[in-house]
Amino acid sequence: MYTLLSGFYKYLTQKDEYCILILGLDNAGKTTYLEAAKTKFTKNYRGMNPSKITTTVGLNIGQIDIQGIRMSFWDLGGQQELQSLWDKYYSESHAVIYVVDSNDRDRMHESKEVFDRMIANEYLSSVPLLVLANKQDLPDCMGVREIKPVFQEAGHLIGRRDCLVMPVSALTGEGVDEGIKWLVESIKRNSFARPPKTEDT
Ligand SMILES: Nc1nc2c(ncn2[C@@H]2O[C@H](COP(=O)(O)OP(=O)(O)OP(=O)(O)O)[C@@H](O)[C@H]2O)c(=O)[nH]1
Ligand SMILES: [Mg+2]
Repeated sequence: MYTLLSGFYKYLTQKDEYCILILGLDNAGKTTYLEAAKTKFTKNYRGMNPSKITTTVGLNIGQIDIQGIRMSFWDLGGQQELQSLWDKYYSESHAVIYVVDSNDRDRMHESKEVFDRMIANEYLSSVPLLVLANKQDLPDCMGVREIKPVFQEAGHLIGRRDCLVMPVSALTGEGVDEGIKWLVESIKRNSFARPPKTEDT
């Protein structure tokens, strides 16, 4: 009887879990974005003060439960020497958020090259891509109209994957909800190709 009841409880409480990688050059705003997303979607969660966030060395993990699923975010350090660690996580991921510093014109080309290298990896061949043109709160930043064509040049590499370039400010939270909601739809739509992990809560 106990087994039956605990099995039923498990069935009711288990959630499909999807893993989302947050990638991009160092200083793009990945960790700040993850804190903003956790703050928006987690009741009673008070995010870290953005000024206290330091560069990520290794891996920073966060979770959001939304629309009956669990999203686990893996925010990886973006410094050049850490980029070689990214591909260890590709085969287990269900989507990628690629964060771009829209205020850093000097490194836009570098960011695009790193993006191209990432999406050429076979283990990411079917996962949805959300490109975030971050730091839109800064007055002289590149707008999404300017950034979109840069990343769309890689159209042949993107292929049939869901891909969206979206403006955001991780600092003010503007655009964070829209991005997460788009991701939820995309990973659910893609769950035939990349089935979720089943997790107990
Ligand atoms: N103005 C502005 N600053 C931002 C925004 N997002 C992040 N920043 C700032 O950009 C700097 C880097 O942010 P992080 O979140 O640490 O960047 P990261 O991509 O995680 O960097 P690594 O961990 O080194 O890969 C910090 O000073 C943030 O406060 C934004 O939307 N607007
Ligand atoms: Mg970081």
